[in-house]
Amino acid sequence: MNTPIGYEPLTPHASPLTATAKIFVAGHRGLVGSAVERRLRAEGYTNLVLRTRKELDLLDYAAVAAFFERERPEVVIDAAARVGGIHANNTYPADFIRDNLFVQNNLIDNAWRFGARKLVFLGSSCIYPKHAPQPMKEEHLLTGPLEPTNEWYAIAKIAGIKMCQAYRKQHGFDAISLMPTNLYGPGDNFNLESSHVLPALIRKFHEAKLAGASAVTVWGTGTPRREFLHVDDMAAATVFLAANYSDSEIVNVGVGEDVSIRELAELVRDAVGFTGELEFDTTKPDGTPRKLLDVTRLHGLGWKASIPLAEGIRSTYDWFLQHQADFRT
Ligand code: GFB
Repeated sequence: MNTPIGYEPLTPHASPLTATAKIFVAGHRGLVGSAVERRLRAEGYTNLVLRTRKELDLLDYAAVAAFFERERPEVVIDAAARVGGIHANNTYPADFIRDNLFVQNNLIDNAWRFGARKLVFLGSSCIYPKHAPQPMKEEHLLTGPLEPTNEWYAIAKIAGIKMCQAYRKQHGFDAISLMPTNLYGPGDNFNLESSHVLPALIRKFHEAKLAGASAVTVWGTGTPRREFLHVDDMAAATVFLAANYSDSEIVNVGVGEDVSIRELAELVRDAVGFTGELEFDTTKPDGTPRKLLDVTRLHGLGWKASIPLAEGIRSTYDWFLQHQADFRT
């Protein structure tokens, strides 16, 4: 497990995140939640409370309340969300706004109501205005119109940030909000309709290589720029900030560097070993032109990402090769 630069184990009295604290990771089967669970276990946290969707429906307020009343977790990490790439966000706006609002409201309200001492809410870099100055600073939140392909998801996430800030202001509840950039890694969604760009490209190049195809189609113009953070880095940052950060201000979590979609496609092509061409389908949306986070605050808090993109793509491709039988959709 990689260790983030500047990581220091906490003194037990400084944070509710002690070695024996009861920690509920909501969404532990997802990309981020599963990485957070791995990270917590690797750091020696043993008292984890986990529930599958079948065991606890996070959309159901009464069920969530009953769960919190019974279990009373001391620390809650909210990694449960309806997420998807540009096509899914654009196609199912009602599902994205509804499910995310319900789940986060149920978790934040019940965590406070039943005495949790810390909650970590995970947002997204799409909360910032479409034409925010780059790199995007935390103070750019709510300074301009959102990117239309994902404004529904973004509005839900902004509401989550405001819930955390309001509960801290009115009730003194220690809820913090972290804004990850585009994430990828083991456990990602490789469904071509609903996935984000990085796993989609891994799958497309892999299948083109097997089929001996001459070209792979990349959506959009290839000119938008995105920043990619490996989910193991995200999990490390989440645990670090859960232990070391307590403030209403949001914190960007990224690497501070971006690539164009064309450059990303070339990196994935090389990692997979496809030798054909790239074609661009400009009937598909580009989305926001650039989405690079300013990570000055994060670095000032003592944490830096450590997994280089090319290495992260290679290890994610290895994971895909080992698990592809599980997601033949
Ligand atoms: O990762 P992605 O779906 O989401 O797309 P966003 C990023 C860029 O990659 C867009 C292009 O310009 C896509 O057109 N792209 C190229 C592709 N080929 C593909 C492909 O095969 N599949 C996909 N999916 N894209 C998401 C938001 O925005 O970012 C979410 O929809 C979330 O709300 C997430 O915030 C972090 O980066 O545009």
